[in-house]
Amino acid sequence: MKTLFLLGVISLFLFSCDTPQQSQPSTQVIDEYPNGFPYGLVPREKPNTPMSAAFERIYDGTYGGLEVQSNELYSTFKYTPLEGFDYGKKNGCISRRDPSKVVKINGKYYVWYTHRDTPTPPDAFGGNDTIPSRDWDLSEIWYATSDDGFTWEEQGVAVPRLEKPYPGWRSVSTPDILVYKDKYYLYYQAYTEMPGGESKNRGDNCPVAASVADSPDGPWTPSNKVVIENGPKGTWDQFIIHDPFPMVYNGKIYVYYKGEMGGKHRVKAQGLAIGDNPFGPFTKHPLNPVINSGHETALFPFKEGIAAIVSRHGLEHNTIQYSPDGVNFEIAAITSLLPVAPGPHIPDAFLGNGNGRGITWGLCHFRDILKKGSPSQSYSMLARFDCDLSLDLDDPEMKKTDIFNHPEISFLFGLSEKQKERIMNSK
Ligand code: AAL
Repeated sequence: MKTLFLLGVISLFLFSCDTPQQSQPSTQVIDEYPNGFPYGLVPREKPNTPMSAAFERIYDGTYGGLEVQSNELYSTFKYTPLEGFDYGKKNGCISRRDPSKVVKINGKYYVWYTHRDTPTPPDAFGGNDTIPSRDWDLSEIWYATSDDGFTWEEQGVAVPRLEKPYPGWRSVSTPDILVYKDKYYLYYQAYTEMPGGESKNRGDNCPVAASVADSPDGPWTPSNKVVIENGPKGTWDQFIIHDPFPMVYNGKIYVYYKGEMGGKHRVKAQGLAIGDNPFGPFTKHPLNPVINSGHETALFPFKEGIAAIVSRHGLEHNTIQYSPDGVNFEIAAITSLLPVAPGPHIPDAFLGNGNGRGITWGLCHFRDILKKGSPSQSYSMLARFDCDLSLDLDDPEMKKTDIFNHPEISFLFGLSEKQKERIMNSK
């Protein structure tokens, strides 16, 4: 009886579903590859076939295709030492680091960078008026020019330390350049206290100031004020605004920067400040932070959006990311051996034409040259990186993924004494 009743309900249901659908076209999805994912002609468009999450995201994400070779935002990086910079006795007293973007002006390449020339190497615990606490303490902003990007001619100071009490009296470091309405603007970290000094518990406290000039050779006039303020108390960038990186996008000045959140493990992230005037005011984007990883900022216009080189720290380090709107970034490629503190040559950084072409080279730095076990003993040197993150270059050598380093490099980064002890004790 029960069975009969159930059959009746089912047939009623089928009947009522069938009738109106008979006139509709069939919406059934046809599996294009019922025998399995194809071998030869790999589909470029998302196929109609059940796929794993890994393959779903190939087609739905920002990788731009199935193979890494055709991903315009995938590249390896090749490094070349530079000619023209003197590091003295190479004992940690002279350092050059954190290069700006490289810009071409009147046929010459220009770069600005942190320059330190102190009587001693940095001392993390003994910094004072003459002894730097960090590699970028007691520094000035210098610049150099080049005809080919390999051999450079150092031109000297662009922005010296400012007078007390203006931001930057303790140190000015980590510059970047904006060319805007026929003027040149340098943005930099402007310290009013020793990096890691009074702010030992919260890191490397500083805001951003700027200087302006009519020519890339100066003279530079400082803003004498903070142009990108730290965030309000309790917000992620309350102490640190590092690595200001200005570009022109959507008719505005977009300055990306690194901030740092506290907690057991500090989380570095990147934010965006937007303004109409190079000396401010700048408005922080309401969705900040817009990049959840990385260290030094390095971005470039790409197609209608902005791409970012995200290196060194965080869940998404060693990636190249892309946002169609300069705000919502997704991973576009995963790579390795990324440049530290890259200052790319971006011919269209200030055009804001919605047709970004990408980058093929720039300067970066190598740090901890002395490797005495403490970063405070270190100095840094500038170097050149080359890559193919450009829509206008197709260099298959830059698209390889299988990179083998000399075994000594891997052994150099082997187990620590503490780890060896743990392993031996666990036997
Ligand atoms: C860099 C940058 C900032 C930091 C320090 C100097 O590579 O992120 O500039 O403050 O390290």
